[in-house]
Amino acid sequence: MKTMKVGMIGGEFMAKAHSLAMAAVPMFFEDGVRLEKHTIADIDKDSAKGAASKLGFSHYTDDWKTIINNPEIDIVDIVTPNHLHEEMAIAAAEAGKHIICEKPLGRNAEETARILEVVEKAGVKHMVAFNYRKTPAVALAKKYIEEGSIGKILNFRGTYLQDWSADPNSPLSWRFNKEIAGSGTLGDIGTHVLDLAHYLVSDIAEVNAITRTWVEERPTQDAQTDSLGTIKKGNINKGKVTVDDEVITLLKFSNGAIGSLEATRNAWGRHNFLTFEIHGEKGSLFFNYERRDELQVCFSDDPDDRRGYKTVYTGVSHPYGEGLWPIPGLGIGYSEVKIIEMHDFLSAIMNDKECQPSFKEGHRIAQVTDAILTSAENQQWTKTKQ
Ligand code: NAI
Ligand code: 4PW
Repeated sequence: MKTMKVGMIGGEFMAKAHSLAMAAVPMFFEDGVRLEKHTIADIDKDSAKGAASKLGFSHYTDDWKTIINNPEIDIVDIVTPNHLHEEMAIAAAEAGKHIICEKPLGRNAEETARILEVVEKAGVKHMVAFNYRKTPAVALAKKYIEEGSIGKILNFRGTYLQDWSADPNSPLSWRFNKEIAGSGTLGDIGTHVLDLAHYLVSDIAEVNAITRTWVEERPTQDAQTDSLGTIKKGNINKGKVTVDDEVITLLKFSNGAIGSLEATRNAWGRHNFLTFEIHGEKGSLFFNYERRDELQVCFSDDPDDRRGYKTVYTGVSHPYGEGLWPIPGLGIGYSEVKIIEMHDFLSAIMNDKECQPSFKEGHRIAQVTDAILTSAENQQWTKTKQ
């Protein structure tokens, strides 16, 4: 059993998800690794101390470079806002540490290109946390597609709809600040759909997009962290929103398929409505993360009087099933998806394999994201740069 020491940078929402995954992964999967949650860094000493106690780290610091400069630390886990990913990932790679970095990898493709160059030169393992592809039902869709079960893919229709910021009184957190986030809905949740499109269909060659900012200013938020719009203090001060609230784009895939992507955080009634529907020459697949145990499948060779979508509940005979709960329909949660992600990251390190998705995919998604923003600006089809 190999012990690996972890340094985590950031101490709130994703810090909790990643810390839980690190603690739980050996209960579900055998990767031959014992993780030691060594040091957590946050914005100040009090925050770091609180995070260390809550999330189970033995040391804490208000200077993330303490982690980078500690030769004992093997893995750096970056769970800070987007504007910090580049500096932290490059420093971790140059210090020879394996890296898992939250999505999006950077604010734009210029940043992600610099990150990718350094990690590839450093020879460390690198994963970007587009976790939804780790959902067993999504991995099952990938398996069916690879087996040819739906034939040649013609169309992909992806959505990611939320309503945590549909209320104009939801605060102006960092996700609404272009300087910090890079973009709004597109970079925050649209990139998850782009990752699924790349994973399930193929590379995206061309886009034609529209973006809108529906709420132009919001009450300022005092805290450092992003309460995802849940804490409404009704501050009288308002600040300008500098990013997109909604994006809709047409997609032309490199393999000839076509499709669409819609993402917004202003869709009352939709909470984490991440869906895809894929139509092939021999059948269709439909997934809705809000019903994440289930994959809807329809195969054209079903008899005429029996043809239609049927529900496959993921369980032990499906991807990752060997490590999860023994009875289908017991319920895969966000925690299990992050545990699977951590398992794949550790397994890639232990077996000297490329992480999936790696920073290579993270960079490609940044290129497509940039193309979508350019297309919306110019209101025309735009090729994604290779
Ligand atoms: P958050 O605002 O909840 O937490 C950010 C943390 O970083 C806070 O503890 C903050 O104090 C800390 N921080 C800020 N500057 C720092 C510095 N210089 N040094 C050390 N710590 C610093 O943010 P959240 O929601 O956890 O997002 C973090 C990242 O995770 C973002 O890139 C976001 O896109 C991504 N994310 C991904 C999700 C997924 O499903 N894969 C879900 C939620 C967020
Ligand atoms: O990455 C996204 C986050 O920024 C997640 O998929 C959900 O939306 C949870 O928080 C935000």
